[in-house]
Amino acid sequence: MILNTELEYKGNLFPSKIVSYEKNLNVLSFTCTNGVVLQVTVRRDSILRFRFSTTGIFENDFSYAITKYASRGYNKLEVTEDDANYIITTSKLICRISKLDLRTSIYDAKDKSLICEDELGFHWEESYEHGGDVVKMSKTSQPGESYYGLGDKPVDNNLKGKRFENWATDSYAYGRDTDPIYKTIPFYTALHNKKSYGIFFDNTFRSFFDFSHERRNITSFWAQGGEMNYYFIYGPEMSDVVVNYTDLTGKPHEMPALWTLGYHQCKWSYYPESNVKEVTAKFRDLKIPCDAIYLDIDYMEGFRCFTWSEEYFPNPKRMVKELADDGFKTIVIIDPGIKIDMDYSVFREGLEKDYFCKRADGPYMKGKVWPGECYFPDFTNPEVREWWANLFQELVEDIGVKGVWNDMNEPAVMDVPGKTFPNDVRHDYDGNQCSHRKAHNVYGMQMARATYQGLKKFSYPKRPFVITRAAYSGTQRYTSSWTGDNIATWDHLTIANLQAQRMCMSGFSFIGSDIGGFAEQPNGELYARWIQLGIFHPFCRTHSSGDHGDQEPWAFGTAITDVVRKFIEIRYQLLPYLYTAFWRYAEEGIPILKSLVLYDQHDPHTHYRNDEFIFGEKILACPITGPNQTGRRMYIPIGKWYNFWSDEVVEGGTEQWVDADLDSMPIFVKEGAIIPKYPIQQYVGEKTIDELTLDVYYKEGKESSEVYEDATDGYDYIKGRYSLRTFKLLGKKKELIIQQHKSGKFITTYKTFKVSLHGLPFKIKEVEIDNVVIPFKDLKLNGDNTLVLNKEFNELHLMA
Ligand code: MIG
Repeated sequence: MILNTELEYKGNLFPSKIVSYEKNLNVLSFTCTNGVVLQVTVRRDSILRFRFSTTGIFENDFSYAITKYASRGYNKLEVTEDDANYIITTSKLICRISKLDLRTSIYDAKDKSLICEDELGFHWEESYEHGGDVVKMSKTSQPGESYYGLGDKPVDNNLKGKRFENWATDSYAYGRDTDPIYKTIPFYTALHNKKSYGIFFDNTFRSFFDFSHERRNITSFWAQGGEMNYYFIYGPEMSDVVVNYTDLTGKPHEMPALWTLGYHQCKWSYYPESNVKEVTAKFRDLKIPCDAIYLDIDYMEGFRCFTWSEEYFPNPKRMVKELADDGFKTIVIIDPGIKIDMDYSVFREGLEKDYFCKRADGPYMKGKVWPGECYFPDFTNPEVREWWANLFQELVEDIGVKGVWNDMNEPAVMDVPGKTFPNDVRHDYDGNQCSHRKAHNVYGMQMARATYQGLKKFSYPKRPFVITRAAYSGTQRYTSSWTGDNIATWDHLTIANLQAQRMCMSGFSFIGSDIGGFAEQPNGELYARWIQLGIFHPFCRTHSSGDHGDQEPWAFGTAITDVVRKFIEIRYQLLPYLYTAFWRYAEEGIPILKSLVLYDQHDPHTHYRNDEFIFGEKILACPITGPNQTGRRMYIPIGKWYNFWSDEVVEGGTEQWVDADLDSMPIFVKEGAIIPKYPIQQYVGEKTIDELTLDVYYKEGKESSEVYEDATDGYDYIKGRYSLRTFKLLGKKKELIIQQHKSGKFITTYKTFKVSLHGLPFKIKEVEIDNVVIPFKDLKLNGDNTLVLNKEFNELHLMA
């Protein structure tokens, strides 16, 4: 087994000279004298797929990652040749392929600058033990090149100088630099000379990435089997690279119900029913908004999936209904291991239908998890996925559970080396039978997909909600996710921040951490600081292992409770803003959180920043990551920003000190932004929204903002029943103009906007709406700062 890229010329094999070239529409094949074939597929002007066969025979072309909805098509495709190279030209790229050895180099079509070039390029080693090859690729690193992405790696944003492994692993109490952990997202973006590109290595075997770690000027990736099969995605803007990767591997299939963006409370475990009710009642008593309550494994009968403990939950349907009446959505955990028990119908059915994974020679894959000895459904079999989906009928349709949480789906197995299935376990892989070596990294994804299918079917006409721990590229189409078993330490607050940003850069935005830490116990200060970060994560849930003390918002005394409430309230006020960001993600693939480098790659200060990030399009947040802080230094990106608390305007482009006592944190709003806000609700839908607040941050110049709304659940929005408002702001020294453009057929419940003006540099003397002068008495003008107006306006004109 090769664990490094050192030049072991002994074992490495290389392509030889190209002898023939063939073009079949957008698929270009280059065959070498030693039988190696490179197939280049031009998917888009900026996306090339490279696929190598060492024998001239390609595998069946199948991928769980690539979505059938991915965009295709290009404006230009030309293939020419000179003495040394074949040259593929699109409107964005020029790719040279060396006739001598198949090495490629890619250039920007406009300015002809070098973007990415092979060092050794494709090479391989034959695998005697398993058949096939260990496939390898090496590229030269360009001067000053940085690297980002790769899913849930708990490391600083910039990956330069590091090596990583991809093999989904249950990683209780992982720490900084633990590798691998739960997820496999073999996609990175690179940045040099202000230009960015990405590489998605769509190979599900155990894989490795080396970013100038072993050799300073070389970046390489390799896998223990399968094909060298990667997509090159050009920007030059990093945001376009991420958008294009997300287009390729898929956006969420539907918008999440708005309540899923509320606050969630979880613990291992709330039981019996009386305990669940105590917790939910306390949220309402203390007026801390909360939308979801979780049941961890103890709700089941002996950890048997799809059963309920009669002792602890004698009447789940009644309980779930009572919780729902109080605004709480019930979410339950479901693990992959099915207890070996002839009296358990799920087990019996799985056995009768032959749905459980087997070892190479025929015995079942038997492994110990929470229920004891278990068998495991082969979720890579479409028939098994359908069966699994149908198992949710009672839970969802009858009992009324609103979301399902898939855990242990790496898959995790207790008390065995490697903590997972052995390599010889067989999988269907949607008709491409294979061993666990190939299926391991997608097992959790296919489980979450099957769960999603069930939730989608039985929640209808409401939207499904699923959470998964393990994931492969593309899993974002079906489910949200959390970062697994972290620890209640300050460093883990930083790690949670990095992981959420990294997941967003990796096409997977619906992500959050166990707020406060899963293992061990936070003190009140750490918990409060973590909540402050958590309200800016798309998935916002407190969870803890429960055996170290309580971790509810009130567990640390009233001073902390007040801080926690204050921030959860901000989350609820910002729901329309977050929902709009989610819509842009689901619609266009734009990540909900943007690391500063993703936000402004042209500013080199951003390339190594870790803590600050942009939430949505217009809000800059930065958590306090240590004890006893009254503020911190942070980098403010270029531009003018309003301090969220004081409205003080700061000029970015430098590191600055920002005050932030425990009841505050550094939050800034970009000048020119219009931020929509709802009133504070104890849960989504508690109140009918009868006015939308628009926080308008004056700017001298132009800025545009959007607000997306729909029925908050259901599928009518797909039929056009949504409301999208675009606000164009134009500020001058003595004028402010806001134009509204509205599209979509959804009619919001509110009739008015409460416009709240921040930083307006003049006193309003005259107001025009749609070119008609409005008397002040009709505006409910409140000082100079707020005015109420009809939501149908086209143009608001404020004048000094
Ligand atoms: O072996 O279900 O990451 O969130 O509370 C532990 C119990 C199994 C691990 C999950 C955690 C969950 C816990 N689970």
